[in-house]
Parts: sequence; structure tokens; C-alpha cells
Amino acid sequence: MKLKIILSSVFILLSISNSVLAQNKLEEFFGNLNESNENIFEDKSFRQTININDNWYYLEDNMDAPENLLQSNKQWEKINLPHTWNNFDATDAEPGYRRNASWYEKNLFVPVLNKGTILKLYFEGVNITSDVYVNGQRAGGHIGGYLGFEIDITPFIKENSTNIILVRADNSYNPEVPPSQKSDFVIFGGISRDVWLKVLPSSYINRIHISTPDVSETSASTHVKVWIENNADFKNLSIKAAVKDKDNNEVLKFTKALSLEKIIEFDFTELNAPNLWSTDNPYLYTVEISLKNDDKLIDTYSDRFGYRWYEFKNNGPFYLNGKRLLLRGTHRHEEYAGLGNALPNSLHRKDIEMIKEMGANFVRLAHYPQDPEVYKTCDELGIIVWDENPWCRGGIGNEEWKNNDRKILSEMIDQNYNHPSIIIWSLGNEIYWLPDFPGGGNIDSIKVFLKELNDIAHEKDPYRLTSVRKFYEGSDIVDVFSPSIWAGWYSGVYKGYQKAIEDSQNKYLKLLHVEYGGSSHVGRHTEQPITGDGFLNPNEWEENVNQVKVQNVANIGDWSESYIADLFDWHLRFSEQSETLTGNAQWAFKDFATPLRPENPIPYMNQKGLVDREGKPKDAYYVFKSYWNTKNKFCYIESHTWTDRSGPENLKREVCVYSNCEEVELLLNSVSQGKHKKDITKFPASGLSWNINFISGKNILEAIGYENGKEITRDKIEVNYSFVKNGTADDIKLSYEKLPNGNLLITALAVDINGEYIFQTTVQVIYMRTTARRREVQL
Ligand code: ADA
Repeated sequence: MKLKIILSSVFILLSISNSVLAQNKLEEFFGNLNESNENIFEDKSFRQTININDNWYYLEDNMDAPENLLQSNKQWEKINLPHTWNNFDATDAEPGYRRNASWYEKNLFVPVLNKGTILKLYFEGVNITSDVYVNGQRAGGHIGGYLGFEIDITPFIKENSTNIILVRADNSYNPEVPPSQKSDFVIFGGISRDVWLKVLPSSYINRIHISTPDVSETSASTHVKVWIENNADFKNLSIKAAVKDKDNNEVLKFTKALSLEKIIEFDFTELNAPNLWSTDNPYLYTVEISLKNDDKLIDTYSDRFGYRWYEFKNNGPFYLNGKRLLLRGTHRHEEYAGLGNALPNSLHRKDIEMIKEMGANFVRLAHYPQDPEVYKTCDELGIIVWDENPWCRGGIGNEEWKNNDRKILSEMIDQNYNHPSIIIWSLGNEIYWLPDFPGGGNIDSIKVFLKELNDIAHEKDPYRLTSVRKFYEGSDIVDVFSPSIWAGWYSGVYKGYQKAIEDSQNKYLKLLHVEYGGSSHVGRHTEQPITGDGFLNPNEWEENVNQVKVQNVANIGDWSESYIADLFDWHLRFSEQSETLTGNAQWAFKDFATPLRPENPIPYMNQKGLVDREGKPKDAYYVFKSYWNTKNKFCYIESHTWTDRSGPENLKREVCVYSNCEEVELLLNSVSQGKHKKDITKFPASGLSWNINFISGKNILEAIGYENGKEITRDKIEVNYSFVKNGTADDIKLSYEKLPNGNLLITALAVDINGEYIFQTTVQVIYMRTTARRREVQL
């Protein structure tokens, strides 16, 4: 107690007078200084960017200032970044998740530095507001998650000492910071992205923007804007710039003497026959800039970019580099099972790689700017990006809210400017809905502010388009508009999609439809999915049941993979054949956590993903791949998670194979059921479906894919088939098995009165009546 009081006065002293705090006292308090005495600085006089993700400490306490940390009775925990405190509570069975503040601490040894060296901390994103303290003094902070910010820590640093960095991250409910908490996703808290230490010379290049105003197949213009900090007041500054191709050959160069301007702009000469960036050939160039004073090199800076041009023709379609391109898209939320939003770069990259492997060429980053690794991967793999300002729901806010949103949009554009993959700055989503402030739903005020944001976006970036989704009154304010069409899910039937799109094409000159789909629960299948005309069929075990027309599949449907596979199959069948569609984007690539939806089969989980929250593909993923991936040939028998089926003897059952092969043959117990040619005008599975008679017990299904008459790929599953009808669920049988990774796989099976596992789902299944639910539990 005594120690705590002494330390607390020391902290107060420190913040008032910046006096030196005895290292041994700090060690007593934090107890962990030794580990960071290692010198992470390289021996170089130029800029260094050093990752400092490792060896942080975390305190789950919301003290409002460093000096009060001494009053905490909680323990500091050793962690590595990225980190969130909501990795588990966002998806547990309890409503809500921790919306509060926490502290992070990093001990940073700083050696004796070259004179004039500037040290900055660069945070790629801290949710949702943050304050940064160095040796007890506040060095800066940031409002808004999802975006990077840097803090100049030079004035607060002690050289040849260990310095204490403290970060207070806060994701408390704060209606003044978009997105609204009424959004259908979790606002995770923490330092959830990488942190870097920048070591800069006293004068340096702060940022560059590379624009490519005129691009054609024969030539391209390149305009560069450079922000320079000239703290040493050098008098003879000059810059040398070059554009280099992928093989590091200099293709353009430029030299300019500078007066003492902070911002300089210049154009390279035209580049002949540029190698264009496209979804098939994502070719990247690099701009390299060196800053000199007299003949002395002061700083260097480089960034990648691409040459491409694009156009949304009135009423469609979309053109990239003068050729029609159907935008084949999905959506990405930033999260992963067990990690929340604190993903290593490898997992950010994995999502985009899987999206590419599915054959998509477009992703909407809903509903907020994402990790730098995501844009980098999209640039490299050729995925076109719709980037989004996080004005998601909540209506228009007060002046503080407006300032924050203007700033967030501006930062998003500034930070992501050079990525050739980005074509659209979205200003928001469902922006009028569920206002957080009195009068926040006023359509006129929303329009005025939307117009202001639209102007900001165009002023900052005259070369890209703006958009908004589902704010009809703003459709003529932005460049590209998306209405809300959920054919066969929230309303209507999936066969109504074409008409809904054609109506919208007539209404909105530049239309890009984002968000369609529906929920599916992994492993839930049905012999009789609701039809594309909205009819719910009885299954053959039932008597005297008539077809029922379903109004709202989301509410009354069974959330089976079978229905969703059909829904997507139908959407794709239309989209791929339309000659005028710009494109569309399925909602969403991966299942994700939400504070809403406690009633879902997995409570607090939005289950509209093509893959589960751990990235395992559902059947729907293969439906998309069968239409979109033309390169990697595959067959997928529906379904690897549907290995128990039943029905009366001699009743034929449908088996679909999703494949991108020209021709597929299905074998049942080694007997060919015939070859079918793929034909996307046919439904389901582009004609790759068979009606077969299973035998009772074990059945082996094999699909063989052919190209030019030659076998090139195979798939195989085993189906246990029963001629006996199960009773209704009577009990649950729980079992577990230990997995090689140390986790336990717990299996819950519904059984009937005879103890028989109930594997047949009926279309009347209600939310929690799932046949088999598996969940890995970390011990
Ligand atoms: C809306 C919203 C998304 C998502 C979706 C859904 O369209 O834009 O954030 O929640 O609904 O899953 O219903």
C-alpha cells in the first residue's frame, strides 16, 4: 500500500515536471522491464520501421490516467499484439460484450540517437479511441478505430534508457464515433492491429500520393504529391524520383530542386505501353523518392501503385481497362474464430486468397477500413475493392459526430490512396436507420451531410467514385448506388432476383448491387429445400401436407445449406448470363459475430458466410467456385457434411456436384450414373445433378471431372442411407474427443426414443432444433 502511494506521487510528479522516474521503482510496479532492454534499433542513420508487436502487457482495467493505474487490483498479463479483449465474449452465450477501456504497456529501450532523430509510434488501428502516454506524459491519441495514426514520441523519450509506453484503448459505447453500435457487427476493443516504431531523420518524407489521371493501353500519366517535413530547415533540398517496374528497372525518372515547400507535386513524363493492373494481371509499379540536401541523402520513401482505368456505363455494365468485367464479389468482415478482430497478417491474407481461389474479383470491405495487409493482398492478387467509411446505421449525429466522421473518411482516403485495387470510396451503409441522436433520422439533414462527405471524397481524390448502400434519397448524390435486394431471404423469392435487378437498372444509372444471400448452418441439409418460387414442400415421410408458400425465408426457413446452395446457384445463373449487369457482391464471405441475433442457431453469430468463422468452406463456397474459378478444376459432391440421409426404399434422391469441369460423371458404389455436361443455363448445379437410388447402409459416391474427354479431378464421399424414419428428438447425447491440437471436439447429437441419431432435418425445423452441432472448445 505504502509503495503504491509513493509510486502514485511519483507518477503525478512525472506528469507535472517530467522528472526522471527511478527505473527500480518502475520495475517494482510493472515488474517486467528486463525483457525489453534489448536494442531493437538498427545501426542506420536513415528511416527504419521496426515492428514492435511483441512483449506487451495488458491490464483489463479502465483507470482514466496512468497515475491511477496504481490503484488497480488487477494483474498485468503478458501478451503479443495484435490483441482484443473481446475474442471470446463477443460470441459467448451471454448478451453483449465488454465495452470499456483497458491499458497496454510496452517498455522500449532507446539508445543514444543521432542528433535530430525523430521517433514515432505508428498504430495501424486501435479500437475505438485511444490515448498514448510516454513516461507518464500524454503524447497523443486517436478517435476512431480501423485506421492508422502516428504519435511523435520524440519530446517524451529518454535516450539510453527504457521508456514506458502506455496506451489506453477504449471501446465504450460512444454514439459520437461511427459506426453506430446498432450495426450488425461487433465493435471489438484493443490494439487490434500491428504497431511500429518509426525512426526518422530530422527532415523526412511524410507521405506520398500517386495518381494516374490518364491511362490507356498506349500511354499513362503519373502525378505524385509529396509531403515533406523540413525540421532541420535545410536550404538546398531536392528530390529525385523514379518509377520502377516489377523487375526493378527504372522506367521513368524526375528530379526537382525544392524551395522550402511542405508539399510538392510533379508529373512524370508519359509512360508508353504501361503494363496495366487488372484482376488477371495485377501488375504493380513502384515510385521511389529520395530527398537530398546539397548532395547529402536525407531520406528515401517508396510505395507501389498500378495503372488502370474503369467505368460504370450508364445502366451497366462495368469496364476495366476498356473491357467489360463482371464484378464477382463478396464482403469481408475483419474477424476469425477465437481471435476476434486481432488477426495476424497471415489470416488477413488467407481470407483474400480464399476469396481469389473462389474466383471472385471484387470485395466490399464492409463496413469499415481494414488492415493494411488486406489492401496489399488485394493489390497483389487482383481483387477490386470497395472501401467503406464506417457510417453504418445510427442516422446523423451531433457536431462532434460529424467532425469525427469527416476526419475518418479523410484519413481513410489519405491512407489507402495509392492502392490500385480500390475503385470506390463508400460513404456509408443504411445510414438513416435506427438514429442514435434526436432528429438523427431527418432525411434532409442526412442528405446535406452525405453531400458534404461526397465533396470531401472528390476533393481528396478526383479519380475515384463514391457510393452509398440503401439510402435511396441519396442515390443521386453519390456516383454509384446499391439498393437493398435480398431475393429469397428477407423478402420475396430467389427467382425474383432478375426482375429486381432489372427494375433497379432502370432506376439508377450507375448500379452496383451489394448484399444478397442468406444464412446457413454448417451440416444442416434437407431433401426438400424451399423452392425458388417460395414453396415449402412436405417430405415424403409426411402425409396429408400441402405445399405452403413462404413469405419470409429468414423467419420461417430451416437455414439449411441446401436452400442457400440453391439460392446462390440461381443468383449466379442469372448474373453470369446478364449482358448489362455491372456485378454484385454476396453477403458475406465468412460467418461473423454480432451483438444482435441471440435467436440464431449459433447465438450472436451472423451465419450468412460462405465459410464458417474459422474459414472452413460451406457448400455454398463451392457453388461460387463452380461458376467463377475457371482455372483450378475441381468437383465437389453436395455434401461432405451430409453423410447421413434417409427416405423410403426406391425413392430417388437428388445428388448435385458443383464443378467447373466441362463434364462430370457420377458413380454410385462404382456404378456409373452417367456423364452430364456443365451448362449454366440449367438449374440446379448447371445440369450436374443426378437422381439416384441409394442402398440401405454404406454408399460410396464418386464424381469424376473431365476436360476434353480426359479425367482431371475426382471427389468422393460416403453416405450412410437409411430406409427407416427417425422418431422425433427425445434426448441429446454428448460426447467428446481430444484433438491433436489439444482442443476438445464436443459433439451433441439429437436422438429419438430408441436412441437413434436423428440425421434427417425436415423443412419445418425451428431454430434450435439442429441435428448435429459441433464446437471446438479450447481448454
Ligand atoms: C444489412 C447490413 C449488414 C448485415 C446484413 C444482414 O444489410 O448492411 O451489415 O447485417 O444486413 O446480415 O442482414
